[in-house]
Amino acid sequence: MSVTDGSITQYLEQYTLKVESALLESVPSAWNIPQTLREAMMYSLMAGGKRLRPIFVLAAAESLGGNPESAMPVALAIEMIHTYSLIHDDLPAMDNDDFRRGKPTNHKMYGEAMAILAGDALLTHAFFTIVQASRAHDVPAGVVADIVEELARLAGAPGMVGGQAADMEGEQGLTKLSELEYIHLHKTSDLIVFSLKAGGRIAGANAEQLAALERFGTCIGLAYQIQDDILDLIGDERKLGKPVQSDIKQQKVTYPYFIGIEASRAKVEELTAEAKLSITGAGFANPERLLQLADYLVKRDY
Ligand code: GRG
Repeated sequence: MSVTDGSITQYLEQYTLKVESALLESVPSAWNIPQTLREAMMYSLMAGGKRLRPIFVLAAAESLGGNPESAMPVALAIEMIHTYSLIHDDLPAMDNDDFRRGKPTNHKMYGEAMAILAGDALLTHAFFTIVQASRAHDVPAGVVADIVEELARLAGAPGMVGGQAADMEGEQGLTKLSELEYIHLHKTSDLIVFSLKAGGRIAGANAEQLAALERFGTCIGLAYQIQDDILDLIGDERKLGKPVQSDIKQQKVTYPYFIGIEASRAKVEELTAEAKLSITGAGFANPERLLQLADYLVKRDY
């Protein structure tokens, strides 16, 4: 199922379709699940989104000459984890958001208790999906164990959940750029690093290639988040009808707050270059799509 031809936009569109049709089938219809819970899980799982993390899994497998089909279960699993994190992040106890991706949030549709359960169910179903479906694709048991171990770490307390906890505590006031970087690296980079390394592991990556994918993911995740901070700031200033203040430190405690908007832009460029360099020369069979993805994410304006 490799998508070898076409622009990066076509590549993203085609893989998005493949991921979405597999996600639709990802919770067995034969399972006896309370109807509202099933609906709440599927509501957020199928609510759009860029499907970046699953595409990173598939692209990493391809970059090493592997068959992305075998990596699809892990691609679905990481989207389930990402979706659970968004459902919980939107809850009144956390960000208290009414809308996500232009639609009412899960708890606005199904109530808080059911939204918590839908998140819990997606988190646990991710592990089921990796183990069960990888078996069907003959992924070696040792590789599956390494993937499960890494997912538990990078999505858990030393990873995304830790990043979220630091973010919540930081609402009282971040004083150092290193504190903000900790949040970005764990809330954003860790799931991207997982996605790339898991795709790589399925395609038989060696230690040097796994380290290269880890570096690529760390840099891309941070660049993506800084870009998000920049777009957020530009959006806010446009909404207020103000010209973008490139030299003044901004009020919201984001990357531009600490180093200004121009230095933030330069940091995004620097991280992207470092990401691309890390996978050049590590013996990747087809690194082109990963290189294109790196550029695409920096140039985005949404
Ligand atoms: C509740 C344990 C727990 C974690 C929540 C994901 C998250 C952690 C919070 C959401 C807020 C946020 C800005 C997180 C940083 C990660 C990030 C960039 C999320 C958005 O990912 P995209 O842009 O979203 O891939 P789509 O909608 O395209 O899937």
